[in-house]
Amino acid sequence: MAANLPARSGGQLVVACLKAHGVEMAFSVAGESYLEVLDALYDAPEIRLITCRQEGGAAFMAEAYGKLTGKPGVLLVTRGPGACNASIGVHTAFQDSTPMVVLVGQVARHQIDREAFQEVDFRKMYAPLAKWVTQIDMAERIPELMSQAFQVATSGRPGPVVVALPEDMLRETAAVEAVGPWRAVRAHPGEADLAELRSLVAAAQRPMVLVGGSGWSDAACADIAAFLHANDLPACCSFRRQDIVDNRLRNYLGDLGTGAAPSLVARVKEADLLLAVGARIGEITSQSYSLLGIPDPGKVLIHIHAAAEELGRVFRPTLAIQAGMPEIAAALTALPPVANPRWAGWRRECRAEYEAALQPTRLTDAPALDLGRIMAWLRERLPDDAIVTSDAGNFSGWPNRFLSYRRPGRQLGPTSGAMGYGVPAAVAAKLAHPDRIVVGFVGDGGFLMTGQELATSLAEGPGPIVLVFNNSMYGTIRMHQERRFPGRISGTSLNNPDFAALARSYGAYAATIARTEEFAPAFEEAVVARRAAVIELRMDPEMITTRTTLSALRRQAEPPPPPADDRTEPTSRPSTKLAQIFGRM
Ligand SMILES: Cc1ncc(C[n+]2csc(CCOP(=O)(O)OP(=O)(O)O)c2C)c(N)n1
Ligand SMILES: [Mg+2]
Repeated sequence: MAANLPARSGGQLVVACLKAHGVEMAFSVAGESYLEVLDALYDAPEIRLITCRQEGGAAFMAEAYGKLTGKPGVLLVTRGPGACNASIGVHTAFQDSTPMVVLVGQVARHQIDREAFQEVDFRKMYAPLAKWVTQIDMAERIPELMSQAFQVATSGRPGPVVVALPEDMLRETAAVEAVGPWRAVRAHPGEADLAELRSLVAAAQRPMVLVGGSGWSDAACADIAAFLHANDLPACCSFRRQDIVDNRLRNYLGDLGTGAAPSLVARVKEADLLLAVGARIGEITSQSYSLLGIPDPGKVLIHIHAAAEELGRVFRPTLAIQAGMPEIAAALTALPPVANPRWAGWRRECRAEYEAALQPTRLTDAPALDLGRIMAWLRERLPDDAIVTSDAGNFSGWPNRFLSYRRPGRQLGPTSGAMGYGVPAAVAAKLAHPDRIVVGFVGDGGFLMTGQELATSLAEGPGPIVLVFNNSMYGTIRMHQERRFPGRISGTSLNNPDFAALARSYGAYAATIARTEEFAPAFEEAVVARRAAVIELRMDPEMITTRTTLSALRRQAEPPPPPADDRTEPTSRPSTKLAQIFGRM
């Protein structure tokens, strides 16, 4: 068979495989280590190559593309320096269970282990960051290993796969055929498991559903909503997965993120059954492992996840089911609903608490920039298909708490807590859906980590609207300082550029606002600008979270630590540990 095929270079074969796997868009920062791949892309107009400005931003874009579409985000970077810059996005794809394929140029095979120029052993470097790492040492194995890369990235619990490409291998030729496309392997729930699930739920007094994780198609989201509605079940979602259940549905109760409503946390603890669908029940979602007992959860736990190895991790479930989200959601919808459920009143009470928490907390008298009102304005106006991206930081409490999410709209945020995600994710979302409104939320700290990807957006066409929440500090960390070391500000004050002037220098639409009434006109102008837009919101630094102020934190600060001599190991308090990582809002 091979005799009839033309000999192609490794670079051409890599691109032929990308085409065979249906890749339409790839994100890159160029490097001399993979010139053959770049050259083969010159002849592949089916693949839109996005030229990015830093590999961290490029990797976040690929991750956001994967999170949004369910198809692997493809990233191309060069050896040591490029791969090191890209690692933050690979780690995010790992923690967020996002399909991603990272192609990394590598030194020539005959140079390996000499510590050649920019040489890194990627199997070692990415071992704890990626789902799988491989290196293709023979051009004729490119179809096999590229196919494996796409299968591993998308099957079971999705994640990032790193493929190292030695530069001399890319020049070698082979007469082999590209194969594809990938077909994700997902488990289906069994009849007996579904019957047991139904009888456990039917026997509960105060059941609670927790939806989360990755792998949710729009159809799976519609199915789980139908199941919740038919059984009148209350449901919350895991950290930064607020778009799985339409927030307007009477069953929806909010998210178990860094700023989870205390009333919701109490309700989950009160529940006698937790049905977790897709969520890993990780540290943030479990409120630092305080929601359930370990390993005995202390209540009926039905845990459904795409990966067998997540089931029985930390918590021992009463019933564990390995299944993909489309498969389990369709099966749950097909179950006969529980008639006259005894938890209808409990569900109503929980929902009333969620609706009450949507009312902004009054923090100061008549603030000039009232973020609660601005979020309410956006909540009423953002179309159903709007895409909201978020960076990590305390500002994210406002969109998390006050915006309303639903499919086909999306919430794209790093459950890894990586700063720098918001702008590149918004750029990628707009590239994937140029006709939708995309709003990126970012702090002044996060904006200067990857804001240069505005240049990428402006080079490509329609761009997102980026809202920069400027409080002149790394606010999250300042919050922790005020709690632990009140008044001792160290390493958290920021001296910022003029964000609007900076954005204009890129060619973006830009505005600076300091008063509530300035927001609507600025946002409307940004929508019609049809290119990347930046609106800087000059915040009152007092507004440190949606629920408290800096001065209130300082007043309630913990007592100072004991002197060094008699200091003992602190006993860990789960609920404060979570607050130390991200802060409670
Ligand atoms: C890449 C990265 N570096 C550092 C941190 C630690 N960190 C978490 S939030 C935060 C401050 C965020 O500041 P900003 O973007 O201005 O948002 P704010 O908290 O002020 O609203 C820092 C430094 C992180 N999560 N990610
Ligand atoms: Mg800040």
